[in-house]
Amino acid sequence: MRVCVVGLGYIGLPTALMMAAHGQDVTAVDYNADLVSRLQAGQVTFKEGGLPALFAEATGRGIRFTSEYPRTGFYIIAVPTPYMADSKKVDASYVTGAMASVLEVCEDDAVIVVESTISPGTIDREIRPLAEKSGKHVRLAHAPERIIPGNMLHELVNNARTIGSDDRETGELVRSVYASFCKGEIVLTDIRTAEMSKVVENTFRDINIAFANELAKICRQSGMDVYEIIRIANKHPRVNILQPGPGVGGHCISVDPWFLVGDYPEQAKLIRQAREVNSAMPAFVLERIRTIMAEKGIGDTSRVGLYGLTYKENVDDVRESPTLQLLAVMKEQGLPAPAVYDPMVSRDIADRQYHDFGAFLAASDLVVVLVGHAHLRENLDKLAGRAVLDTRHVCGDMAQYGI
Ligand code: SAJ
Repeated sequence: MRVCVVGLGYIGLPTALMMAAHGQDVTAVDYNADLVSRLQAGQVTFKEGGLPALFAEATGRGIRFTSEYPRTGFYIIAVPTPYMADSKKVDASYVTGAMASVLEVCEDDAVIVVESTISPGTIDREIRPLAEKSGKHVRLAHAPERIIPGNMLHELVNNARTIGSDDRETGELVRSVYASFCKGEIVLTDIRTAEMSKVVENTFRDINIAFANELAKICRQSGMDVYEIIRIANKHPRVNILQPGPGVGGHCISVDPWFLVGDYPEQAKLIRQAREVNSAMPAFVLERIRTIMAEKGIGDTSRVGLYGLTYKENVDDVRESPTLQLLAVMKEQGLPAPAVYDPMVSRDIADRQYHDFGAFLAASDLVVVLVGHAHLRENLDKLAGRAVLDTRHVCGDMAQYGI
């Protein structure tokens, strides 16, 4: 059976490649013709460990990249689901758009799996009616992705997965397709439970990070070492506090909790509060920068250098990144643009972005570490003798200042 994967971004592309590499007949579809032609030309479209080798294997096994939806009996939709800025509700328009295109061509009784993260009830509210209106009989399923950028391929194979469907037979069929490459446990459930459990997983992480960030502020207030306190607390067998940092970015953890806040504003108080704590971290970092500038006699923020533009270490993804949030706060306050450098980002996205680490350091009287890339860990000696604000706790003795 031919599997069609729709949406060739951070999730769809590795999934399609993994399936093809494991012997499935895969057609990979994206409406972005430019992206498709880059893939057809053999270009891997984002940086992730192991992806080039997997790409080569999948193309060797005959994966096809196209903008045309093929007629088949099995589709996986992995398109983005942003949230609407004002209402904080999920914007399922990419999913419904992909669904409409699939419904035009699919075989009768086709299985359509949504992998994109959606808020609980979205399939019933927005996807199912489309299928019903089409007059075609299709079987819907939800198999939310769980892989973490930076370790995607390992997690794609080894993580447990959830598959929600209306009946057991569909669930088993979807399971058999995923089992071609997934070694983790595959749990079958209903669609709403699958939708909710995915959002809950990311919300749990957001709340835990918010707790760590709040602890960092409390410890800053009274001169305590938050990292040492978390390290000790985590020795307790039932305590596992995450790490404080300059904020939460990426397209998952900083987005998904809003789905619950948007749909359940009366109930989701803690979830909203955690989001607000995390969103306020870049402003807290700016306060730290101001304090240190005053201490060091640094005149204005043009002599400050921000290391790292991505939302976390060793990825090239800058979506919702704490650094971009910090730059926006600085701009809002009319502060001179700081120097910016990220070894993982070659395109120009910030005003005063350097592409040479040495030149960046020369332009910075205060280096603010916002991402703990491996590059930095390998070049810690270059920070010797400099004023460093380390928001990620990766510089050891090289940093005088933390958050
Ligand atoms: N962060 C901290 N402190 C921590 C851990 C993370 O400040 O202790 C920050 C990161 O620097 C980053 C943000 O949080 O800015 C999110 O990074 P992350 O590594 O925690 O997660 P993501 O967004 O890369 O991936 C998450 C994962 N979800 C969970 O771990 C519950 C992943 O498994 C999901 O597949 C992914 O969201 C998704 O697509 O939903």
